Amino acid sequence: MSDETAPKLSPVEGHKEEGRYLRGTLAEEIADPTLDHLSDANKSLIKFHGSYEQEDRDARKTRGKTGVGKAYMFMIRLKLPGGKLTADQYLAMDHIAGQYANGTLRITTRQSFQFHGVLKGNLKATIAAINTSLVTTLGGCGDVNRNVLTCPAPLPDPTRAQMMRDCEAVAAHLAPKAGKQAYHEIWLNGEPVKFGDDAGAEEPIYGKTYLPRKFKVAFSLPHDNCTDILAQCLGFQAISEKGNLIGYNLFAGGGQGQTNSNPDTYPLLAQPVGFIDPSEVLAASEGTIKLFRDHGDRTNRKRARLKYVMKDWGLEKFREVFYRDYFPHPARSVREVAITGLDLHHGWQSMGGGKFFLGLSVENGRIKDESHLRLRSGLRAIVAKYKCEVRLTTQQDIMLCGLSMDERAGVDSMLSEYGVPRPETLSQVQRLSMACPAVPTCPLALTESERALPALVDQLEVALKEVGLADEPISVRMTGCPNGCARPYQSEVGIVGRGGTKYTLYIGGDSYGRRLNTEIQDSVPFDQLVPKLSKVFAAFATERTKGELFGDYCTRIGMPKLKELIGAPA
Ligand code: SRM
Ligand code: SF4
Repeated sequence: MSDETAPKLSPVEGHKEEGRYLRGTLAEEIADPTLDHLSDANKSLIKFHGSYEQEDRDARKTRGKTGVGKAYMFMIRLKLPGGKLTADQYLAMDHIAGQYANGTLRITTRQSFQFHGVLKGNLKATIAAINTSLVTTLGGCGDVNRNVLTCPAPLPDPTRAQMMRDCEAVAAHLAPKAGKQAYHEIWLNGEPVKFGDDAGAEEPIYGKTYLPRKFKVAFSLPHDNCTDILAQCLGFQAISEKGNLIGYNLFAGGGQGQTNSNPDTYPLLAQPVGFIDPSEVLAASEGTIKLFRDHGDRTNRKRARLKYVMKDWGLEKFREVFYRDYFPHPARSVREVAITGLDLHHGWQSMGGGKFFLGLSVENGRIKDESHLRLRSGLRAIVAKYKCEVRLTTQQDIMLCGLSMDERAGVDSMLSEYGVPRPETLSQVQRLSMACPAVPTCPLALTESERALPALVDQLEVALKEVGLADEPISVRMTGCPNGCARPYQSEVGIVGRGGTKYTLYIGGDSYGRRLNTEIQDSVPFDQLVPKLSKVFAAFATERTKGELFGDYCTRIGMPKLKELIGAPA
């Protein structure tokens, strides 16, 4: 193809090409006190450093009237493989949230923390403070491998323990290398590095222009798919014999995001590629990411995900190219095992050796103090007193780990003192629900999500109780746009922002993340969501077979019947 006929690369490719391994002119623009926001190129590059430029959307109306322009601020996302933090690291993050951010910590759906509302003038101090605690933000966002997920539950289980080690090893292996030098220069006052013409060699996996787009990896267990492995670009499903890991099934090509009015974009579940030996984990992650680097679409960012390479090629060609060009190890067939569960890991559980962990439900992942529920203060006090390790889950929840039997009573009484509910006192629908941040921080939000879901859950609890389903585990996930940050297309009920106060309603996913749900009605006003769902709940309550779950029931009765029940156009 001649240069004239070759498809035009996306502008972000230019930012990376010119960016000198993620430097751009970030250091200069960050240091310039006359600027309250960044140029387009630096806005692209700062994502690789774990930060997004945002604006306070709540402030738009008032500021618009007074003509003072946008209230710029920054989001900062940590890179926390497996969601692990020491007590001191947790306390440092809590302090940073108060000193530099909006006074909240936000647990993400990829078991990390985000800070919101950081002003440009505080960016450098904030990122430096995070690093002082030996936590990084490099690669939290950007066209690189993102936070690697694994089941965080510290159960006495050798397979889970090995998965955590493999998760950390993959995260380290796929971390930017030249980009790390840039990160040190910009945020930590490291010495500038001089680059020659062959500087690409210094980013051995990514090269100069990194990936076409983000890349996501997770480890999971067949009986506990708490990381939603089929939503990932690359999934390692642990296969054990007699409690010990013997290898991983490799899944590739999952993803959630789609764009309204663009039928070429859609959520897809990852496909089974093969079975690997535990010693091949790094090679498999490197091979898959390099395949994506070379074959992902660099012209259209809407389709620049590994899932579309898989979709466009088909599984057979994907396997052929992967084993031939990217993974010099034997091609072994996938071990046929079903996904049979998804554990939230709530409540007290034994870690073995006389130690326990407590899994707590955090509404939409937001750790804050609000009226009588002083979650942030309570967690701070408990972690400071007991020096317990903290782990974050992919369901936006938190675990306090390594507590003795005697300490458990103290923790329980402190939770009561700070008004923090024990998970067993919450409804199943609340514990299973998730929402993305959306307004006021996310620039892509079309509707409210995190701020809207609590009221919706209250209504759902009433509706479920009325038909005798108060204890039914039904997963409801909401997002403020179709990008799918709370993985709404894999829940039994998905509520996706359409615009204003209207949402697209999806029903019929699987409680263990094995199946995508289906759009049942577009543009449903917020106040009609629960009345419509109530009709399906009532039918489910009377027509379900023994032990049948809500999503399975909806799939069994089919779309025409569901549409009839909720009064959606056929
Ligand atoms: Fe996401 C973009 C928040 C997990 C798919 N996501 C964004 C941005 C950065 C908006 C932006 O581009 O300006 C959001 C920042 C909002 C804010 O104010 O904080 C955002 N995504 C989040 C988080 C915080 C949601 C949450 O409730 O926790 C999650 C951070 C995870 C982390 O710690 O790394 C988050 N995002 C996801 C997931 C779920 C997952 O990874 O398991 C998905 C779906 C899976 C996937 O990637 O397909 C997801 N986010 C997207 C997309 C759509 C990508 C696509 O393929 O089209 C975007 C849009 C984009 O990248 O341009 C996006
Ligand atoms: Fe923003 Fe949309 Fe992601 Fe929600 S789903 S955080 S609105 S990009």
